[in-house]
Amino acid sequence: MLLCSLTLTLIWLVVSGLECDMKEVCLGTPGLTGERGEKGEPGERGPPGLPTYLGEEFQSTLREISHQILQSMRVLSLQGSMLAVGEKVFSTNGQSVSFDAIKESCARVGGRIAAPRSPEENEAVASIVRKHNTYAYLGLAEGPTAGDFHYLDGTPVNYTNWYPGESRGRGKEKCVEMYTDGQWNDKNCLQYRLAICEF
Ligand code: MAN
Ligand code: CA
Repeated sequence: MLLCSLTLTLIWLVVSGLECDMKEVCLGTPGLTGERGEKGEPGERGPPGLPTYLGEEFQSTLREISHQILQSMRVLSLQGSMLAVGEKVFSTNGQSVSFDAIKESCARVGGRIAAPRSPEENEAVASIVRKHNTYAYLGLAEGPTAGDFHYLDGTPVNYTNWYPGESRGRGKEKCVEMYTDGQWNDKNCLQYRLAICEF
């Protein structure tokens, strides 16, 4: 009987030894993959990110757009199509039309009829007038009181450059034209004058 169980133990040791390649602990083949577990708790809040406008990609797009705008402005300036003074840009389509038509043309392209508000702006508009050798209407009009001129949004003028003795229309000349020397004259609004817009 003892001999029999010893023999069986020996056979078992030999067989398992062969299967496990004589490892100390013999493992069986892995079981099947279990079912998917429950979704875990959300992780901790990460560190705050940059606002989009500070991100590297956005900044580089901004630099590219600025560069292209500057290039276009330099080309237009070279061609004499635009004149930049401070924040303002003056431009003309080269056409001479009535005061109302100038206002319409400028508004159609998102601008206004030019109204110089400083000696620098006046000189810029005057240079366009000289180049075209044609008087221009300005974005000013006379109110109900003779000699009381205002910008077209109703605010009072803060800069004028009247030709000596002007304005002398005494309420009969409601518009303002610019001579080629840059000086101003009050004038009726039905003449054909150079359309100069500001943006
Ligand atoms: C014309 C008009 C007037 C202007 C006088 C100047 O009559 O252009 O607007 O004031 O000339 O002499
Ligand atoms: Ca006049």
